[in-house]
Amino acid sequence: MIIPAIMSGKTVAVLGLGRSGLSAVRALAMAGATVYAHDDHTAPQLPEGVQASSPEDWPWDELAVLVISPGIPHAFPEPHPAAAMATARGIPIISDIELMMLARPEARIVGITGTNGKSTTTMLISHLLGACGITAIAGGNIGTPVLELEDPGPDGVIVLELSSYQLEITPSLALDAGAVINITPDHLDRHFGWGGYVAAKARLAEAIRKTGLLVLGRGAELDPLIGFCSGESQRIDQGDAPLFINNPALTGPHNIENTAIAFRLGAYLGGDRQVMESALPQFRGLPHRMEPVCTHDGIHFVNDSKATNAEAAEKALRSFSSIYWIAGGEAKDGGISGITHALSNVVRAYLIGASADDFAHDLGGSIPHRISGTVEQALADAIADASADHLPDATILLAPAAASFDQFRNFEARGDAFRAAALNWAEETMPRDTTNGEAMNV
Ligand code: UMA
Repeated sequence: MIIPAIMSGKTVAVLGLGRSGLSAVRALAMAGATVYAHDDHTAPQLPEGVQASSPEDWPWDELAVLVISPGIPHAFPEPHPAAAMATARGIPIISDIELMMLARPEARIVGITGTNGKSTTTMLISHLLGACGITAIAGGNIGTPVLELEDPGPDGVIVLELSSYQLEITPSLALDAGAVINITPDHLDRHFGWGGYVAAKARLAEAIRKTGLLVLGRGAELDPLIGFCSGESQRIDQGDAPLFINNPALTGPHNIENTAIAFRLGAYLGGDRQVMESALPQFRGLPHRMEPVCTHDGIHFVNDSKATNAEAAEKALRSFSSIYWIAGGEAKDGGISGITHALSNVVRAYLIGASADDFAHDLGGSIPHRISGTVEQALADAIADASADHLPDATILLAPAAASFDQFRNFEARGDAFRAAALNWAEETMPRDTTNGEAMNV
């Protein structure tokens, strides 16, 4: 755990007690801060000495900072009342990542952002550096709160996945290197529109040290970011990624770009190109990101539950042939209207969740579709169709192009439901080995 000793003796409030909030509470308590903590929905166990109390009861005149969870609005569309109170009193609103920066201002940090692909790129960089003998640990938006990380030491590298939410509330961010992979509309309500969203992403460019390197993906929308970087800015090019990326976890053209960025940054941080190339096949990928679940009866099952917007789903839809596509949930602005031109690989679509009717409307007569309602029903419908069609390389793909909150706690729970249902079907329908009754390979 990284302890922000600089907060010793200070009074601090923490709003939101999910993963990042709880780790901030723990780290602050260990640093010797007086901590007031609150969550609107849950009351988790807190470390000894930490006071659970409502914002109305906080000693506002004594607060040094308000540590807010990234998912809680501090400005748009409406600030949380406690955030509004902090702003009115001039109390800085910061993230858990800001606490890490205050604790380790000199740490070697690589920051990765972008609307899509940031988790894979983050994990890949850390994998490639590790293969080259450079201690690298990954955290941030990827799931491990930064304060939970083991300090990698002065020669080690912290590889941070940074969301637009986190970038807005981490004023001391300082990066040795970083990348912005792409920017397409997402989370616009939280940033007061496109301009605010790009400005949040530009914070990563601004945070590159004068001696550091910013690597940009291919999109023209990234051009304005160069002006924010006082270090060197580079674009990836064709020579960055190895010619053959022999790894199913890195399927699809977008993963060539993610790999190119990882190789460019890996080389910049001292990784040997040949060693990185030979380590590429061992990269395991991440759950819920183009995760190959199983292949059974000639049907591939792929879980891309993290495709929570249309652009991310489009990348998956371009990565397979003969796709039986499960989509829907809590739609983002524009739904799937922007990707209906990219459905040539889709055989049929199975629509779930709150957006099912809207997605059906967007699809119109372009591809056959049906409203299945739930992940489980969609999977059953897709299996029935794929089994009847017998198409080569049939892939049942969960790439929802929508958030999960209408039916699930988060995208992980949605992906888990898909994986469990797929494996369950494979298990139930697999031929039995009559000698021992054990199930045979899926
Ligand atoms: N809460 C309130 N009041 C509110 C809203 C929420 O008290 O008005 C509470 C909730 O009850 C909950 C807590 O706040 O207990 C949730 O906070 P959070 O949503 O910030 O979630 P954390 O568990 O702290 O997870 C956060 C990131 N979540 C978001 O940004 C929404 C995680 O990114 C990240 O992995 C984690 O910190 C560790 O750094 C997830 C994510 O969905 C993967 N990110 C978005 C994305 O990738 O698109 C940005």
